[in-house]
Amino acid sequence: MSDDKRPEWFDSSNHEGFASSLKPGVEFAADRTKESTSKFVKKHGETISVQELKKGILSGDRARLAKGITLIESNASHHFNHAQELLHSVLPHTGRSIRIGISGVPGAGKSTFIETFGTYLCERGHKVAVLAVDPSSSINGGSILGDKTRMEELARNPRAFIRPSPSEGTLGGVHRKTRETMLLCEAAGFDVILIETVGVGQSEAMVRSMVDFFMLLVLTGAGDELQGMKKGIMELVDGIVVNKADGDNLPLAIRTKSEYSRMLHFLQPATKGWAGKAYTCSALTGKGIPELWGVLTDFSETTKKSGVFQERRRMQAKEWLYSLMDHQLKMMFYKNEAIKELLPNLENQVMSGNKTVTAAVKQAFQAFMDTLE
Ligand SMILES: Nc1nc2c(ncn2[C@@H]2O[C@H](COP(=O)(O)OP(=O)(O)OP(=O)(O)O)[C@@H](O)[C@H]2O)c(=O)[nH]1
Ligand SMILES: [Mg+2]
Repeated sequence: MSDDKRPEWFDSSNHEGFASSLKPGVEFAADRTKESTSKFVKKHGETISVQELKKGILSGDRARLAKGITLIESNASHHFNHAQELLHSVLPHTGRSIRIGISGVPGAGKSTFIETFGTYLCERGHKVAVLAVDPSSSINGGSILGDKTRMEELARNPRAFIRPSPSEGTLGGVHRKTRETMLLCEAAGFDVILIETVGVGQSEAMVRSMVDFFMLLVLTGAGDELQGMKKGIMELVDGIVVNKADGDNLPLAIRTKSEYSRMLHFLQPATKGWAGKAYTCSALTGKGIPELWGVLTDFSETTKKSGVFQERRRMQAKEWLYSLMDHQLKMMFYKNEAIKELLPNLENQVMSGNKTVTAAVKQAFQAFMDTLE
């Protein structure tokens, strides 16, 4: 592949000085907030090799893990090879975790739940990594750091690691970053991975495609809520948790639980051999949290025994391969200079009825193929 045919992230113009080492922070902290960037630069101005990063991550060093993730999240093309080298080197140490997706409408209590659930798991000796996929932040191009403050106790816990949403980038954007971040966390010894996403309809399927157990957090009053909920989401879930089952809300929460349970009963299970149910809990008081962990352990044991767990991960890897390939193809096509030049013209011709869509597509692909020769 010659330079001029490479997609954007393959840009090699910036490679000097990065043959075997990279400068963290200064070079790849561009997508963090102003405050964290400056701290990062000040504290970590030294040069660090991929090997050192790997060693640090495998020994569970959280600062090194954070640096590794920042490398993966970098949109700078010259970090791509280092990031992939790092990932490749830790790959044998990944996978030993339960990956849990947590979704729910804004205000359902996801962050509060993760704070309580995560703290409970840390107390029981687990190491918990919390990642977020936030569709709104990828649209704005920013990253939301607010959740760290809503998970104050967990953020301080030495057995926990919280990473806010990555910002959008090339090559699979948020999807790629979250997946690869998850692998780094596993290599660093985190055995419970919680991936939070706001349930607004775009990110659930993405999160479903990278987790073992997909949990939907809901509020009381199933009927009302279901109207605003994308119908398809119910088909993705392994369990529904009616949160805020406390105080005056408790009787309604219990009724809501039965309604959801009934609905799930009529749906095809998202995971073969696992009948999804509804549960109640209070993220505020902690009631129901140990029972939920019991459900997850049961899920893990049942699906590992039947082989469904392993098979899903294999299929997820395959899907991931194709999704990345799709993305890459699209990037190569739309970033191609010939295509960029041709498209406005083709668009006009199609819109004015002077050319059929099929002919326009054919012409575009011909132009694209010509540049590859
Ligand atoms: N009574 C009660 N309130 C809760 C419970 N869980 C969360 N809350 C409250 O509900 C509000 C929203 O909680 P969050 O944890 O921020 O909800 P979220 O789903 O993370 O919201 P977004 O991040 O905006 O999507 C907060 O005021 C919480 O204190 C609970 O179990 N019981
Ligand atoms: Mg939240």
